[in-house]
Amino acid sequence: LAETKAVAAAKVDARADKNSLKLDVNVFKEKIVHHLRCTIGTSEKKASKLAWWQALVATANELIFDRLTQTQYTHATKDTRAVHYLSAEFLMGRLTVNNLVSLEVYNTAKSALQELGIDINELCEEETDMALGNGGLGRLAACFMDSLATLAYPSVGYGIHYENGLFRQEIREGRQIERPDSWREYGCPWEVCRPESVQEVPIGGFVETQTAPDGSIRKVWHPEHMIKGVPWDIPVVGFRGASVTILRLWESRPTESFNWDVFNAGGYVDAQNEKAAVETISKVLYPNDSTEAGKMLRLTQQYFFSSCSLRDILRRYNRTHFHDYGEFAKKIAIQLNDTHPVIAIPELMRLLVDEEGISWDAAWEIVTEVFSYTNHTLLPEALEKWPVYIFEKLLPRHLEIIYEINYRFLNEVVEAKWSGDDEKKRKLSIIEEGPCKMVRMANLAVIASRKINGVAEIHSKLVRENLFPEFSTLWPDRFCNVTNGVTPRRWMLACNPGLAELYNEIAGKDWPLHLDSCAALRPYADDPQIQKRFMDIKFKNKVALAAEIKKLCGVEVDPHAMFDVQIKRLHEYKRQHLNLLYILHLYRKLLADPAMRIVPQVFIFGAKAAPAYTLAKNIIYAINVIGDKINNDYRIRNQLKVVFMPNYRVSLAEKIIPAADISEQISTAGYEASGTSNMKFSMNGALTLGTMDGANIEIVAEAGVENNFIFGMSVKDVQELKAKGYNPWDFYNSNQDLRAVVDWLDSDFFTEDRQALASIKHSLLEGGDPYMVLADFASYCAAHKRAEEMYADKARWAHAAIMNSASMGKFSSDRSIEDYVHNIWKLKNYEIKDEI
Ligand code: B1N
Repeated sequence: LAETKAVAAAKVDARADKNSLKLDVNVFKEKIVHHLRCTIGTSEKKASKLAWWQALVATANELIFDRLTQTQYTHATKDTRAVHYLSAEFLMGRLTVNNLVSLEVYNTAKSALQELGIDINELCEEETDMALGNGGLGRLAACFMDSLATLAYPSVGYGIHYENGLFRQEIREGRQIERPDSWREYGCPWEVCRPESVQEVPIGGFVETQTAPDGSIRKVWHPEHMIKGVPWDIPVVGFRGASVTILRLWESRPTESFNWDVFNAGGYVDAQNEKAAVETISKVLYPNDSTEAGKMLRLTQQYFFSSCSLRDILRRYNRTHFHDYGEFAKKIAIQLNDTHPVIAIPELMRLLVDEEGISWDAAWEIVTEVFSYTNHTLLPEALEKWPVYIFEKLLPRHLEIIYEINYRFLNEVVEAKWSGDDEKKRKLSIIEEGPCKMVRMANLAVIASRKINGVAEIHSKLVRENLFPEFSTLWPDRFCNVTNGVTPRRWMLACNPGLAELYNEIAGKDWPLHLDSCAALRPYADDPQIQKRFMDIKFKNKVALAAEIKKLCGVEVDPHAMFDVQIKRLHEYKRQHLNLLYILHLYRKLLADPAMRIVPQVFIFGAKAAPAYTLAKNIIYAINVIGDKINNDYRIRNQLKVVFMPNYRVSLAEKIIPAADISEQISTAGYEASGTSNMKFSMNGALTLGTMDGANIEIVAEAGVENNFIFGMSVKDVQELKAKGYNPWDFYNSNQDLRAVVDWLDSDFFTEDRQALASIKHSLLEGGDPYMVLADFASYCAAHKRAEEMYADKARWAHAAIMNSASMGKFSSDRSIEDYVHNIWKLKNYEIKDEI
């Protein structure tokens, strides 16, 4: 009875934050101790921090599973329409603080642990990030799961249960080295294995054409192997427990059946080899952001998780619809997160036609109703193309289906619109002709999708006009925009408690659900008291980050200095080297005039480079060695510091973003599809120093250009300069300052290994400066100058910081999800009742 009461009490606690009630803290305390003893099998006396953390998670899971059951019961009894979000990446980060905050038991847990003599912060630091993604695309998927759960839309996320997520980055002598990330080495207490939902997926082999006596043709695939897909479920908790949705990640295992023959023939070792080969499929996340690996294993991963997910969707549908597909498109929406899961299109055709016996036309109607596709990049090197010979080997039946889709498209649709125009057919074909025939996954996605969206206004426009101009002439209504967003629960409430408290007071406690209401702070933007409060919060966050920098980098930084931050994957188009050129420019000025006084500045970087991306790795090396030199140069009197924080990841971002003054968003216009950290920075009161690219455009439209520092060429300028013929030497030769800093890279001032730094200069000149760094340099310096001037004017700065933070309502991922729901998915949400 006591136990039941305790559960009931904790349940109440989950609905409203009753952390002031002594009773609830006691209940929580009892539960943690109970789990420490009975779930983890240790005692208060000898428990490690890890064990305490596990007990804390077990306690949270009691509340979470209860709510999960209620959610699933509601959806099952109402036979709801649901969205299925297929993504090769979900960058979830840590879950503890977020889940406790969403359940509104964070303060209760904190007090309970405090009474047990334990600091909740230390426990939360025990958790390894779930780094099952590279960057923005994967983190977007994670924010979307949070919003789907919060808005209580019926939904499932589907992905891959990578054994190793994105590599851990270490810096040795300034250079990146990659270490494996084993996020669940000792188990992950949030995930639940679901053996009852295991799937089996065929692969390889050949297709047999059977002709029936009546002359009709049947295709029979004889696969070489079967792969078992084991689902691991991670519950995603909506804010205030609105609903709990599932992220289902597939792990590959050998099937029991397939290696027995080898085994019995005495091939025990061979059988183990085959086992290892299959397990390789979900072993590791490809560490490329916005570039393609083109590897057979990557296509196998994509097919494996897409097929498992579709089978799971069909199984659930058929539980209530008994293989009558008449309602399928009414009940199911599938969102393809970039082209990575696009193989799901021919796979669903195959399942419906070959395995369920539906006609081609009926199946195609279903497929084209169900799928939609989100494009995340225009970079040509990121557009997935698979060699036909790889398809023949792995997915021979899918290749036939793709040919059939293509044949019908070219001869019916394209022929009707542009009769006899072979050039159009060549461009729009799913198959790229040439010495190595390729399957173009983006064309397949567009041809089969009901809606195709970009991720910011400008990006969606470029998707229409530059990437798919003919397709958008053909089907103008299919193309739309859904501007990205981020969850204010993680990116404000959980990571910036000081700011959250201010908004609680000014906007009321519901602001994490209605981010627009933060606009209530705007009228106070010039109120000296509120300015002080706001900037005190920022300062406190900077003090905490300074301590972290000292711990991780051994560099002392002054929290009064302007914190200028660029954290994102390392890529030439993101132009970390433009930032570096400005740092060199400042340093040079200081050395030239030792009496000069500038606004003290700390430049903070965090970035992982794809392991094979040599220039990106050289830029990391350059930041480190240049930083080292500057940080130890007494002549500049600590007015300038440069730190590279190793192993940038979600949990580090949560510490850095609340402490930033300047948010560097400096991609060449037209290349950053949206960006999402730009939104997180603004919400937390940083000013954007950036180009008119991606979502920056929409951010400054909300927060005011005058409250940010916009510089550089626009998309139009970039196009025009390219058309005219861009020559980086023109800029190099005509700008003394620029020339000096570029030449400085090709010297032994910073390091013995001058080759590494010289390679950057080389790419900017002989390499043609593909991302027009030199063209934007002067304008970038001018923007920095404006920022430094404004920083010296405390009131003006506070005004701008507040206006940014209070104007980000549009960039809640809740708004993005509502856009998807209304324009694409057409879902209804349901209140999840407390009882089942
Ligand atoms: O997706 C984010 C955007 O905010 C960023 O601007 C965009 O660069 C990012 C292949 C990608 N685009 N493409 C990728 C990732 C992994 C991979 O293997 C491509 N990531 C983005 C969210 O919309």
